[in-house]
Amino acid sequence: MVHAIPRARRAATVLLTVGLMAVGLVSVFAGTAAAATTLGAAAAQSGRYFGAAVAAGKLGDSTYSTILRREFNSITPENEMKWDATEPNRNSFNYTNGDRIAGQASSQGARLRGHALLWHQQQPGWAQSLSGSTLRSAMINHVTQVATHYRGQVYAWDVVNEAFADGSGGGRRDSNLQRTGNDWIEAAFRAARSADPNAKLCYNDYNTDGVNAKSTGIYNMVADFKNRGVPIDCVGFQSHLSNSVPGDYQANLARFANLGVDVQITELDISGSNQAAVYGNVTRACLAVSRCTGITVWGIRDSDSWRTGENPLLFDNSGNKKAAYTAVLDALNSAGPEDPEDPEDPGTGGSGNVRSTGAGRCLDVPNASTSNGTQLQVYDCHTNANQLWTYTSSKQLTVYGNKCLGASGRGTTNGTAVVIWDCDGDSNQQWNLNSNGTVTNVQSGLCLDIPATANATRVRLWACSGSANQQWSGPTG
Ligand code: 9MR
Repeated sequence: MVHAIPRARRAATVLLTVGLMAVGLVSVFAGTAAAATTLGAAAAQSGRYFGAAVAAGKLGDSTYSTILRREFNSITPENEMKWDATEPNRNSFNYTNGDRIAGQASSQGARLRGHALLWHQQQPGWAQSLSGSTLRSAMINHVTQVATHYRGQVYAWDVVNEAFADGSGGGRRDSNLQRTGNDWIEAAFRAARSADPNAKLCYNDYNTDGVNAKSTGIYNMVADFKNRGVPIDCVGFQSHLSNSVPGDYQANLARFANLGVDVQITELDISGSNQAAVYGNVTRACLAVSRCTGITVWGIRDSDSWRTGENPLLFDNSGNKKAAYTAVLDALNSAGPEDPEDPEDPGTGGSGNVRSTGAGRCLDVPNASTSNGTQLQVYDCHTNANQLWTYTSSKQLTVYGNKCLGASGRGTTNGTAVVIWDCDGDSNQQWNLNSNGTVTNVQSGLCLDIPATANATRVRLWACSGSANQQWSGPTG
């Protein structure tokens, strides 16, 4: 996000540009939004998520589930999708508890972070006793089966967890998985991509929060994967911290992001008397990196934490908000609206446009023809398909910032047919941006259906099938 023009002036310039461009449209900016009052809503202002690790066995605890539903818009199963849980006997799968977590995420409209397909810990006994090519094929089968089962439900998978060694060498951890051959990680990522092409595929590890030998070893692996076309989309930084955060935390996130992957804080918990301040610092570091797409805390109440007695979470044992909670919420709220001109910037979702809710996601039309009537596919900027979009008051589709479809100079002139993929990925919907400023379904002529119409309500876009057809304002230019 390097720009020569200060943010305030850029915003003013954009407002003016939009004002000139969108004569007759409802005002694009709704003004400064009130501060959000939950972690998820506050993170969503910048297109990010705020998640928690969740245990299926606690969903029946009403204090726990009330906080979960109220505060979090991403869920990671703490243990339920690990190898020992999902494949207790070879090629015999048990998804009961994993499905409970997935169902909870779906029911509250939260993202699901899958965790973890391959890890040297929490393997079933049968896998621990295998080696060589037998283990390799069992590993890959596990990845394929589990990723296939959750296909379409998972936003991001921790495909491989904790495969690097601590210490100064920056090399791989010795494990039964590693002993099947150094290419086991890329084999796992390729299998996961084949099984669920729309999930973001992450490498996840701990003690990687600053620039150190271990994080640099992982950095080199990610760079190598990107160079050779091995599928990898994100790197998770667990961030189990004790009273401080490395001074180069943000710089470390940024160097990975600059490799062309998303970064996520995946298992955050912080002990010590400095807890609230450190939580604030970590949150601000993520917000400062445009490809830091979200933060997950590793549990809800202190009593839910794996770090018994350290009280490292945002809610006390009774479910009360701690000072650390306020520090995080304030940091998220202070981020303010993003830079509307920055294609890496996801948008606030509150400014009168339809935007992707994923951080760093903007609509892009790569290599598109610009002639009127040409059919285009609209992906996000990372060439991913299924996205959630936020609907707000003035009913526009934006490419990014305030560049409406058809007025952006990105190959989307008025009358150009575009394809907008639905959130479930089950059908590629073609939409036509009409010269009168509406968007209609190419195949059926139906317009977009917006089932929830409150400003900033998060919705999915799909073809209208009944009377609830919603017309969208398009660009005038
Ligand atoms: O929080 C998890 C705890 O309930 C399990 O007993 C433990 C088993 O090793 O795993 C914990 O979660 C770990 C996560 O899966 C990977 N990173 C470290 C986490 C804390 O140990």
